[in-house]
Amino acid sequence: MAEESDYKADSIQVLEGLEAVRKRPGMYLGDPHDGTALHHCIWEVVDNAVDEHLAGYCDVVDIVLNKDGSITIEDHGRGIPVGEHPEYGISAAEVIMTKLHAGGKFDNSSYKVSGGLHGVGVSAVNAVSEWLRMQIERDGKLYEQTYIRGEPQGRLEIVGDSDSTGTVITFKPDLDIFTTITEFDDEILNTRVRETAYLNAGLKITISDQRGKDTETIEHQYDGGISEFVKQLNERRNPIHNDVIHIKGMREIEDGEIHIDMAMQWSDSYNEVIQCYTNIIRNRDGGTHLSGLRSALTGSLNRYAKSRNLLKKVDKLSGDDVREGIAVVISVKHPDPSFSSQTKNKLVSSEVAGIVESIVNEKLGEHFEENPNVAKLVIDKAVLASKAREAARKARELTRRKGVLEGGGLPGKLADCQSRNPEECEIYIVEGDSAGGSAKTGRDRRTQAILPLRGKILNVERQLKNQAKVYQNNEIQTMIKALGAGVGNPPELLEGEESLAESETYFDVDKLRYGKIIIMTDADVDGAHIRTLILTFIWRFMRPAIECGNVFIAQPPLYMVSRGRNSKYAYSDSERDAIIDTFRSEKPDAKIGIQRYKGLGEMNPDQLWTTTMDPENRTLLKVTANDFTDEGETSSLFETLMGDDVPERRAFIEMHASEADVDV
Ligand code: 0RA
Repeated sequence: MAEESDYKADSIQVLEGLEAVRKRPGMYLGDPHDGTALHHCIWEVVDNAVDEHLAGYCDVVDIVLNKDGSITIEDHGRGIPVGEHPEYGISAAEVIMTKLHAGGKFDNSSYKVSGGLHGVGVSAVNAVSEWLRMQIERDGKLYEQTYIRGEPQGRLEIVGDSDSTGTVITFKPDLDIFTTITEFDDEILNTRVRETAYLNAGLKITISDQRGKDTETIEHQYDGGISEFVKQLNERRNPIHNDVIHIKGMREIEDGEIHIDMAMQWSDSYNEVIQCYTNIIRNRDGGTHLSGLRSALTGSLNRYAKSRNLLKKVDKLSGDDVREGIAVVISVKHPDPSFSSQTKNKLVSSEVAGIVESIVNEKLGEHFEENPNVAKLVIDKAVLASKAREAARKARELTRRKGVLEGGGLPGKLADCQSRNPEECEIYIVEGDSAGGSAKTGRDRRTQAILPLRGKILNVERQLKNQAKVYQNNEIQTMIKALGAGVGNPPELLEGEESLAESETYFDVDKLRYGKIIIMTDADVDGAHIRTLILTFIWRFMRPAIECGNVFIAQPPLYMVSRGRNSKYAYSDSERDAIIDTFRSEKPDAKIGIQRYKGLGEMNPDQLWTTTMDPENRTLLKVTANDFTDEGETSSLFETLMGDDVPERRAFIEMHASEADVDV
């Protein structure tokens, strides 16, 4: 009797644990409405399988999206332990499935991904599943147990024999908990699975989507690991040396070993992409591995260049110079890492910086000794970058002295607003004089300024080498003057790196005369192109404005649908159709007129105000750099849009011209 009531007591406690997850899923798994928590459930299970791989037991993970909305994750690891748990008197597997944070207590393997981002374990997945089935192959037997909303439906039972090992978990997300987004998104799935496969060389992960008519299976397996990852990052760029430089190293610390795995390749692009990971978890804000890597790159390249007399007239290469065009993936395995926050976006374990620095110094030095031609290409590129930076500085200085950037008054084309309080001021950068005219008449002149640009502005992406041209361009000078905050992205300095020269001036977001910079172009392919040109300029020369959220895209309507004197604006084709349907259902016989707005100029000032400029009614899209893409992807998007690959660019612009969203 005593035993039975103990078991009950335990299981009540267990349920209370899981009930907490059901009550506040957001605390454990992320937002249950926008898809975050839904997908997190998959990673929680997959990460356990990856741990089995890291422990040396699992080479294949299969993910199946089932027709009924459930998902199956099968691995060929050791199988979840099935023995009775001495404390709880139930199987270890049931403890793992019903106790929060239980997973780690069963295993002492050094690097664990699982319990990753939020550290909750598979029990949290169980808690938010309408049902979950666990099948375990272990010790020659096949075991099975089923749960409903986290509650075991009987104990773990032997249901057959088996001559292999592994775990199969199938769960159906509980739609009482997940709302709005309730279906797994194959792009999210594939992106994350691809990344996991790159970081675990050799591990095969498949995704089969059985939801549609035909099953689609995608296989991710990369024997080259992160070297292949770097090749993919450089897919749209031109590498300046063929082979990816792959560096591995290990250092012992008190409680185990720290392993560094790193791959890098320079291309002729102007951007750097550095993706950092600790125990397979992405650290978006970098951390000590990143700073170790940066110091080593600057140090190694300068040392090598000096010793071979490759610096020519350049005094010293800066961090920005040596990193221009580099793509790096750095993956650290650490037995007990520390992060700056629960989201693990930044690694703070201080010993890692020195370890990465010394490994990179040693191995990159060796690589350069053995491949002097590669070293020369990389250093020549950095020397060029340094000279270009100096030339840009001089061009900026010259323009500044001529009073183009500061002082010298406001540009004649600008119709300024009355208010001088940047917080309430907005500037509309408008394509063409006729649209500019409507905007000037229609605006709220107290807070809204209008700057019409004539035609296409200079494509700065092609002028990064010769920036004097950028500063000579009329439309660009006009924009710089109107915004009043200077120009030039400030260089990124490492802790301890020299600060800016006194005379240097850069774009300063705090000096912006307008809190909102709103780009308003026609809703067609040309308009999309001009918008991209303006955005490219801002990204390359005034980036903090985007990073601080000051840049917006206006959304003019595409159609006016009218029935008699009743008219409505539509911002997309589907919205137009919906309005037509409503009109028809109200009055089946009435004549419906559809006007397609080809350009802003076709709207009278009143219409432009109501549909696009009135703060009470308009929709603005905020341009963001970091929210949904990282810097690498952002820059490569600009390379696609503004670089020299014309057919690809055209396809891209056409594809995106009709989208309401702006992917910057
Ligand atoms: C606890 C301990 C061990 C493995 C696992 C859990 C495990 C969990 C999951 C979840 C999905 N697949 C899994 N595979 C394994 C270590 C097992 C041992 O020491 O034998």
